Amino acid sequence: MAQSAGVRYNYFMTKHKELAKWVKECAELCRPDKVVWCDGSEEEKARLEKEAFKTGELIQLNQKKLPGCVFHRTALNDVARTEHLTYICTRNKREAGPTNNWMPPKEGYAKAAEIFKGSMRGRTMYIMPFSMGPVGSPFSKVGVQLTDSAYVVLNMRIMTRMGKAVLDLLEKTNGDFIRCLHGKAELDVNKRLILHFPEDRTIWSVGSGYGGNALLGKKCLSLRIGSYLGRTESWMAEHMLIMGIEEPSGYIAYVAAAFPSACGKTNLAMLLPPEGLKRKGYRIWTVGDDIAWMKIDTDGKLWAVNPEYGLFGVAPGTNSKTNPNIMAAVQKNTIYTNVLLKKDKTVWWEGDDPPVPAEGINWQGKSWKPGMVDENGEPKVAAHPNARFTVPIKNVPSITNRLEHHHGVPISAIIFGGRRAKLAPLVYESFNWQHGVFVGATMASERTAAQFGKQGEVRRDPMAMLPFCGYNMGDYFKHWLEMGKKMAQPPKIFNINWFRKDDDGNFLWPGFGENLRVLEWIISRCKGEVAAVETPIGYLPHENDVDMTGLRIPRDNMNKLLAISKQDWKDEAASVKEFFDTFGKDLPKEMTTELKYLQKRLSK
Ligand code: GTP
Ligand code: SPV
Ligand code: MN
Repeated sequence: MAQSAGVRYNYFMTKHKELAKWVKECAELCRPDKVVWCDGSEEEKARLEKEAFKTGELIQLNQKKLPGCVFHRTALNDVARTEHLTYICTRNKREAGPTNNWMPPKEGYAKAAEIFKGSMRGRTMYIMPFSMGPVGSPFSKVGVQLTDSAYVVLNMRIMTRMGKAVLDLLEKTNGDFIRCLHGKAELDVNKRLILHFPEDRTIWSVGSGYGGNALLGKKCLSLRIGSYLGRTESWMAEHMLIMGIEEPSGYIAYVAAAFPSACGKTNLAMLLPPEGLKRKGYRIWTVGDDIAWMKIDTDGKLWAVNPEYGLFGVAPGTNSKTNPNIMAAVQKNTIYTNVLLKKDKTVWWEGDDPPVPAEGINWQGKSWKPGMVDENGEPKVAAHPNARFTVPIKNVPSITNRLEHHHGVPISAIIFGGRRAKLAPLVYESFNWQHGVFVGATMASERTAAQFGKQGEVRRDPMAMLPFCGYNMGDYFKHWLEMGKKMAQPPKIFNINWFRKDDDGNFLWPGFGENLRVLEWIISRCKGEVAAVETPIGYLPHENDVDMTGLRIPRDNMNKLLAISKQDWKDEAASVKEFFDTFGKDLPKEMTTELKYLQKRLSK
């Protein structure tokens, strides 16, 4: 009841009046038994884990083999982001644009309040002040997330800078904060809503406990609210990895790359040079694997910061060959979600290092053995295809020493890419910034397990931001064009495709560490050191300009990887036209112009 609430709820643990008021409102809506202010300490972590071990929310892993590691299984219907339940709630529908789900704010608050109401009875509400970006940096944003999930707290303390230092800062500056209310409620997909109110700097997420649905600092704040703020404050919030490629001279070229979910950002951001390129002495520095906040500095260049503090990475397909850096990182202080639990309390997933375990408990909590099939005769998986690990970024051996730098790193190249079995060549460079924006705006990729929906279906995913742009995507393209005009030295824009297949369905390109060969060409182009072939879609490498030393792939593969079929591209242009039409008047005219140019070049 409300009358006892004042005593038990400790709203006034903070001197920040706005914060206290908001916590009180939320607690009165959700009615938790207890309110706990998180300080981000090690003791707090130990206490939460202990409680979660008791309730079964977490399982402690083998502390000899995986010190500090824990295991979690989600509800069966709560395994990936649910884009169809994700909304942008602006007063005006036009503001959300044709690619977002929209709801009027009033309706959004009312619908979600219905689900939140009393949903924390018998539970604890945790209060987490967190900073995206270094605490106190002028370019960082502060959020406060309320949640009834200890698992979410433990994830947020890895993924963000969370705890006392942020609350102190808020109080000292009487600062603004983004209000993030999260609750598991019944974890029922029919009572699930992920709502963004950019005009109120508010996020309400209810009914899911997983990933981008629940760790509100990530996609909800850093991308959806972030992109909205970026437009008005003249910066960019992007779904991009950031990495540095250091040459033996000591020069480090930084690139930012936007690929859709589960298309290789984490892997590229920490690649290990392949055998054949080792003689060249490159070193890779990881700055971020998922999100980039970028602004123009006084030198007229674009500088990027990773606002996150951890990685929430895809487990399946990850092993010591594909990504030795992450395999080293996840040996300690890691949360594993929806992977296979082995008898010795270690973990495994499809595509993990051998041996394949003889048995285990799969992500659904059922006993599993290799070769098992389900009712349809399909192999039963050990780990869910979107199973993940949450790991502190500082665990990654290739971590940059510039993570805490307020200015971030200067970006030489922006790289777009996706999964396309056909059409897109291994790499090409755009003619200029405006054409580059067109290349990004027309990106498409096959859907992966990172989001609920039909896998493999090719969909347009502009700048890999389709699910993450917090406002009208037509205005977003405009923002990109305007940012380009403001830069004295804009990055060059490229497009890659590691996923092109031959007629038998095999990947033509080996990927992973070998991708450095393509990055090397990209950097040489940025430095003006190598020529290129002009084609209707952009500049492609001369075949001999990609260093293939030590790489054995069928002779013909490179031809296939760089092939451009005029007819296929004409079809593509027609499909782009259809996509552009959905924007109506909101599409910047430069995009239509670029499409016409492309069609003209193709018809020559
Ligand atoms: P999100 O965290 O969802 O944003 O994904 P991401 O873009 O960081 O993707 P990630 O690097 O985790 O890779 C997703 C899947 O693609 C994994 O199963 C990888 O093994 C696989 N993958 C990554 N890079 C390559 C590559 O170069 N070639 C091929 N064939 N597969 C790759
Ligand atoms: C993505 O889907 O792009 C992710 C994972 O990075 S999640 O945090 O669930 O959004
Ligand atoms: Mn992502």
